[in-house]
Amino acid sequence: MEEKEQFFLEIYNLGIIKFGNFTLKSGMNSPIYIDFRPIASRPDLLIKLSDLLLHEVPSYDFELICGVPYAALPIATTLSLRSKIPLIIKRKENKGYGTERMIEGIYKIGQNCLIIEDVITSGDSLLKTIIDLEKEGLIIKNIMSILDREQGGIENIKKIGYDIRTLFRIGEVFKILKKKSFLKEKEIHMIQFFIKNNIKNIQNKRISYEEKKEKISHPIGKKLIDITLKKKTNLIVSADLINTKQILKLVSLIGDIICGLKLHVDIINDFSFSFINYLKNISIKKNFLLLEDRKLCDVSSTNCLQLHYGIHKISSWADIVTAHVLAGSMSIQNLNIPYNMGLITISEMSSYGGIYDDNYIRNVLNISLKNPKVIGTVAQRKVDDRLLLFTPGIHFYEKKNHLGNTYIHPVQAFEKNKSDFIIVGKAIFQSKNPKITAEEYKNAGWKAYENGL
Ligand code: 5BU
Repeated sequence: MEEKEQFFLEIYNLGIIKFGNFTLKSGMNSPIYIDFRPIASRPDLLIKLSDLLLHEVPSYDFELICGVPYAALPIATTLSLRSKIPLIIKRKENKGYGTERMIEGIYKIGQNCLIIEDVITSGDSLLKTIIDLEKEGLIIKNIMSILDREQGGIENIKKIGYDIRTLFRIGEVFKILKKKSFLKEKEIHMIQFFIKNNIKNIQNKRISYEEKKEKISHPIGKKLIDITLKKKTNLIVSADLINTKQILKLVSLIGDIICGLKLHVDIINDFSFSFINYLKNISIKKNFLLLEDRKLCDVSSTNCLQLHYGIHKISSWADIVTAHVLAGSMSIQNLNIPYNMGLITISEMSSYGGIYDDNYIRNVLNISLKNPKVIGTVAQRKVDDRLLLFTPGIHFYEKKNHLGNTYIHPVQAFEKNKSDFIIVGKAIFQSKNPKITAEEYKNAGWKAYENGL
């Protein structure tokens, strides 16, 4: 223990733990951020770390070593040099040209590979590495992480049958730092708060709509939650239909069942303001919101024109509009959005092979949290509790279609991602009986929400 403790204090002095307000790769907020990258510049510490790891997993137990990209790469490399066991490299993304291999290096099917992860949070990036290595026919018998944030990652990986160990756990590290008086009073509180919150997260509880309403400041976000609670529905139907008659017919069937109706107004052949006024009146009478899935994606001045002008004059009727923030935080500022209209950003789409990465998603979430007009986001993962989470790509039976759309079951959206709203299109409007099908999605969504509480 002495040796491990001594080692941890040395790496702590490199500034591997930072205190503040951070958005993690998973989209979650955290008062602490742990980054092992500075060790890469200290060969002496890399060697010590490798020796500690080899003490935990003896080298006769594996034939290859692979680090979860990128932070664990220098650690895995040093381990390879110390143990003389070959390294293989897992790519984070397919380069899209050349060999298109996800794993680089020399290996054979059936070889036993040790995986090294630096910090384990949910275990999601580790799982991607496991899947890619197994696809190549490699066997994963041992996984080592350097630090477990004690947020359920180790348990998640063990649950699916892998042997994973960690050198340090955040609670244990906290005790070492406290004992040595390395922490300021404020930092002690931050870590204690973090550990307490983790316990809640590991129990895998979601926050209720009532609690969420306290955290959301925008009136439209609050209104959507009120509707949801009153009608006991978190179902938004996407009416991707090309004429107004079809849309109005659908709405007459499902108006009582939904909390929101999503449109792509630019696909409607016979769009008119009499249609939109009629729809708006129904939405008031039946108590649901109108979402325009415009996906604004330009610079602020053009977004502003697209929102207020042209034949659709979106800002004159939509309660909520979607936007990409590829052009940066300024692109959704100064849009002269009416006070009772909210924005939903798009962090991560439901399609297969999207080209956004964790860093992009983290940036969108940060931009969203800082903009008071944003009520929530679209993502395929759990996000900060101060944002409403919208999940399209919902289907009871379909998983993937030939056009690149992927689908999950409402239970997965609520239980795994802690979504707040499901968005369902074709599964409802193309069904034989849209009313009954909408009821089924409504009930499934509500039950999945309640089960997660
Ligand atoms: P579907 O028929 O359930 O696949 O319709 C989904 C709708 O949600 C459709 O209007 C899409 O444009 C929209 N959508 C999506 O499918 N995935 C996303 O990530 C986003 C929007 Br953002």
